[in-house]
Amino acid sequence: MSEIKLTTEFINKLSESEKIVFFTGAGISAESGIPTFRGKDGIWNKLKPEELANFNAFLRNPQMVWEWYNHRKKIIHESKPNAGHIAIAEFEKYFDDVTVVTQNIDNLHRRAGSNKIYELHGNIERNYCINCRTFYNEELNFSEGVPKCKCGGLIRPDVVWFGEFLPADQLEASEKAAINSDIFFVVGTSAVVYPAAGLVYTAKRAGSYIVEVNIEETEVSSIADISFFGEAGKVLPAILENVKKLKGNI
Ligand code: BJW
Ligand code: ZN
Repeated sequence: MSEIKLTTEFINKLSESEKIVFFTGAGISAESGIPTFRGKDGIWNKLKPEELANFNAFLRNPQMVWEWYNHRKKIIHESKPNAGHIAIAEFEKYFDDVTVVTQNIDNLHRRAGSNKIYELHGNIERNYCINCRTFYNEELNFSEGVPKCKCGGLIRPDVVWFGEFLPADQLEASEKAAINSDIFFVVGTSAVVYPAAGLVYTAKRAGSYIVEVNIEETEVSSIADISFFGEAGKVLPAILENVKKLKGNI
């Protein structure tokens, strides 16, 4: 897709901007083999989110919820960053300030080499006790059922479920980055889950230039200044190629 067509307005934005935010969702990791939640290949076409991604479901059936996370963890461990993650990391060569705000728990932005990453929905590599909040980030032992803390409490993954607050420091830093951004890329997210999706409107209100990259239209397409409907692993490297032409190959 290196023949991607950029508008003059977007080219001008790219050449005069310094602060770039990439707000990403499950779609950026789809080409790494990690299923999305919604959409045609979404895992939640079969499994209802409310039956899995909430605390009451975990209390009712911790075994089932852990099976789901262990299954996803295995897929994540077998996957690697794709051309989309790698292009985002490479943007740091051409812009002073590049921030990744991700809803994903899969660590692929870090593994691709991005340096400033805010994780809004936690991280699958961390776990904590629901009683005393002691962290257990090592490999957990499931041989005697759902792992328990030394205090007897159940251990859960450190991810954000429905009805739970997002980590305040990550959300506040993301809001600041959105407000200060010159260009705000919205990549591979259906933008239906709040408060994360609200960042797109925050950035828009603050005057940032909204660039959407998705395989289909979403809730925020109507407020995007420009939309690229294609796979993130093709569109982002193509945009980066244009940046290289503008700023010179480094
Ligand atoms: C490609 C592609 C390719 C495919 N290239 N693109 C305001 C209004 C209504 C409701 C609420 C509201 N505020 C809060 C709520 C409630 C709720 C919510 O938003 N509900 C809505 C669904 C209606 N929000 C919450 O509960 C949040 N907490 C909260 O609000 O706390 C305050 C509070 C406290 C106490 C009481 C009440 C309120 C927490 C939300 C937590 C979300 N957690 C999950 C699970 C995380 C852990 C895990 O991974 O297991 O986060 S749910 C799931 O959705 C996950 C994702 O991060 C999140 C977003 O999904 P995402 O990333 O957008 O993925 P998809 O699958 O939806 O979309 C993929 C996209 O990629 C698609 O568009 C494809 O087209 C595209 N794509 N391939 C480019 N190759
Ligand atoms: Zn404990």
